[in-house]
Amino acid sequence: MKITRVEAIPFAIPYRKPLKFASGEVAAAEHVLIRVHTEDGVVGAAEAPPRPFTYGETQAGIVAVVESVFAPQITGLRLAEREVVRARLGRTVGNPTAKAAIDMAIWDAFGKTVGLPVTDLLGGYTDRLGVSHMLGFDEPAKMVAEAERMVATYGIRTFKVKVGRRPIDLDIAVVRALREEFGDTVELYVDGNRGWTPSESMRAMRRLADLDLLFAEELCPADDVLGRRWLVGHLDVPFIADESAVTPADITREVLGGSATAISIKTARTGFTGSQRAHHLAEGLGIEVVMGNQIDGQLGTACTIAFGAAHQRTSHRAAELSNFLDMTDDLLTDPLQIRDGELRVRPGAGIGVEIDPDKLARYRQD
Ligand code: MUC
Ligand code: MG
Repeated sequence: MKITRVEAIPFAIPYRKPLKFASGEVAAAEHVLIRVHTEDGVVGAAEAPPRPFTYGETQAGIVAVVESVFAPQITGLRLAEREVVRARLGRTVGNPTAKAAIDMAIWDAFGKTVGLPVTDLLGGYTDRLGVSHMLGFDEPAKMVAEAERMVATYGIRTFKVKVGRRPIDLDIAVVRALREEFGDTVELYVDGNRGWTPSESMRAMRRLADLDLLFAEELCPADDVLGRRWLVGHLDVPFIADESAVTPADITREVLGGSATAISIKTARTGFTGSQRAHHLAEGLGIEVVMGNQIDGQLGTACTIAFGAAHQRTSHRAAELSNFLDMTDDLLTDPLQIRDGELRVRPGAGIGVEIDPDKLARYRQD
């Protein structure tokens, strides 16, 4: 069960079309594959997606911090010592996706070692999640056409619409066009990625008030402390803290300060161990949870499914699991399939997926 080696392999897979949102744009999955090897010959894997516009990490930075700082700190530990791993990695500030990928690769190796799926080790609540699809910035007609394709091809009926542009009319037109097209057959919510001020957010939400939105996410920055509290206090839908609430302390501050009333859990930035803490805290605070997407590939998406399906609170709402559909290829031997608007937990041990060595050889950058 002892960890003997930690690999950090940069790879790049292009997207068919870039995903655009208020804080940035992603045109290729330039991720880092983390592999944790044990003395028994077991290998656990997870992927770290660098998101410089959200967490400050870069692909080269993730490789460097894993190889030079994290790998030496955890080599020799047993897979079961995940809290020791967390404490050691915690000595370094930041680097959330690098730390999360190490944590999930360890859980994957642990599951494979004991012969059980990670989702069962975490809680085993259900075997599937509903899928919510994220619609990036475009003209209203193109965003409606993409939603139509998702409904027709994959049976997806929940959409998170990226907003936060100026003038706000651009985004209002999109959400209105979606509601007009689909009526009440779809669920809609909006994510501003901190693009608006509190007053712009309030004006936009007033103009969207008749469209029966589920949630509003991160419309303005958490650093607009009083403005955001004022906004959240006036909304009649839950306000999801996403990038502003990663750690338990962030979540506590945002929720008790009145600046958020729900959270997004992303395994890509809190792994399984940190996501458990966020989940339990959300239960204690009595707030809703949405399983979010860090623009993950299929390996990252399989991690979100494993965690989301493990608990009642994280499987209640459709989870954001479909960004991988825009990638031109992926690393798994057996690709994920969205059917009837759902993705199923992989039945195998660990996270339940295998990396295709030929695909890795083709896309690796080192
Ligand atoms: C999301 O929910 O915000 C875009 C930026 C980021 O950090 O995550 C994505 C999706
Ligand atoms: Mg978000």
